[in-house]
Amino acid sequence: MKKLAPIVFSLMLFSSTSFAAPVPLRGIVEGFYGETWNFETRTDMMNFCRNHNLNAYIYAPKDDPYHRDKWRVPYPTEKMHELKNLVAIAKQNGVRFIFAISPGKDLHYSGNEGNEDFKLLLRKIDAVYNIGVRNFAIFFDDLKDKNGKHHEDGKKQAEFLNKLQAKLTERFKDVENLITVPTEYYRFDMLNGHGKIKDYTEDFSKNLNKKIIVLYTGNGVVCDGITDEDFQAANKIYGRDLGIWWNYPVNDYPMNPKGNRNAKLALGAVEKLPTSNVPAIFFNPMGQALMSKIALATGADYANAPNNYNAENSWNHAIDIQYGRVADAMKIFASHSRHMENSWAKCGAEDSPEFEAAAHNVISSARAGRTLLSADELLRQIDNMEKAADILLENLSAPYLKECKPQLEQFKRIAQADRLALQSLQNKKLDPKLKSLREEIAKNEPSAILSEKVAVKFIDDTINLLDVKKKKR
Ligand code: LOG
Repeated sequence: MKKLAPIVFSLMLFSSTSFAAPVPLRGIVEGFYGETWNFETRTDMMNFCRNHNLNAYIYAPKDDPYHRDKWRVPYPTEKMHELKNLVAIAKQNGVRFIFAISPGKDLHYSGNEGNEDFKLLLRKIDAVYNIGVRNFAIFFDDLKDKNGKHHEDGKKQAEFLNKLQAKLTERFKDVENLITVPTEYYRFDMLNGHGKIKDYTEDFSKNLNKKIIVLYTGNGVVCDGITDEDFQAANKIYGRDLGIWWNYPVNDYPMNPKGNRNAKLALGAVEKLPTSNVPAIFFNPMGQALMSKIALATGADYANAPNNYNAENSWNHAIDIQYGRVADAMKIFASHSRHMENSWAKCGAEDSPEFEAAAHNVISSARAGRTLLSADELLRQIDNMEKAADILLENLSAPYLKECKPQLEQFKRIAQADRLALQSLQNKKLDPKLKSLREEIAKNEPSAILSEKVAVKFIDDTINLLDVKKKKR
């Protein structure tokens, strides 16, 4: 009886709810708009995937002309050579290289033109097969016109993919199942105003071969998590378990109407993802590859054990590993640059809740005309922010600074303005320098934005409260 105990114990461990199977297909989708990653970056990412037990990389750079706009045109020789090397490097690292084509803009589905396009697509796939690729994806995302309408036929798309799947299975014994992204790729776009499934999605999901993996992005394009209930609801629409294309840390969309893409760095953890039965997950990174690694490392932790994932722990661990002796400074900077929100997107933990809490106390006590609450705490944080910016500006290596210098400099400006704002509140008088500091920050905002609703808001709240001229108006 005694001898059985260890076996029983390990069985219990094995079957307990804390046991979490990895997501079978897990990795990165280079699927963002803007300058594509170069060969060195991609090589480095393959290595990163191996180190973090990610097993797949989707090649789908929106701004590679041969991926989308000129999908019919074969890659030039030197591009092909580069791809070949990359495919080999992926293989060495145990990473599936998934080659994606986005032909939707002008693909013909039927008639002579349809046959011709099918042939051209096969020619493109053949060429890539010959350099070692065994995984393929066809993407139909972002085909809406200016009015937000698309004109895709779900049945035709599905039949096209089925035909391709059949052809690939027939020709190559060693090619894995196709992956796709539909034109209606987020749940709220799959339904009409009354919660009924739209025709396109109905036709696409019903007709599509069950072997083909469908990726979707959640309730929205860039959204605040996918609960298990959300996930089941989407699976129900599709009659299969969907894979996830997760749009964090991607930052290829502006944070405000005047902003540029890539202006805010998404330096948080991935969070609020389903806890089980996800067949595939791909994280869409930022153009800033090195800066993407914090979120990607947490994404790998999630994908390797969805059930045990703790975003906070994973985030701290990722930064400790990646930033060593400047990890504490990086944590301060990153905590102010993780929430991605504009009129249509929302993802990532709020920027610095610690700052938000202290600033809230300071502002509300100032408004009430009382002694400032939490002023010491806020000052301590402001000191640390400025120190962190200096430490990182001095110690990060050139490739890192290339990706985050504008944001670090902006962080320093914000900390300095926050200090002046706090002093102004303590003196109950607006320091005239504060407004010009704020203007300097605004001038840089199109290309460097962080903590806009927290540390920047504190400056604005202070100016609004103390600006006598404003009050009179
Ligand atoms: C694109 C993607 C882009 C992302 C964030 C998907 C499936 N497609 O709106 O290329 O990086 O949003 O801007 C997208 O997400 N469409």
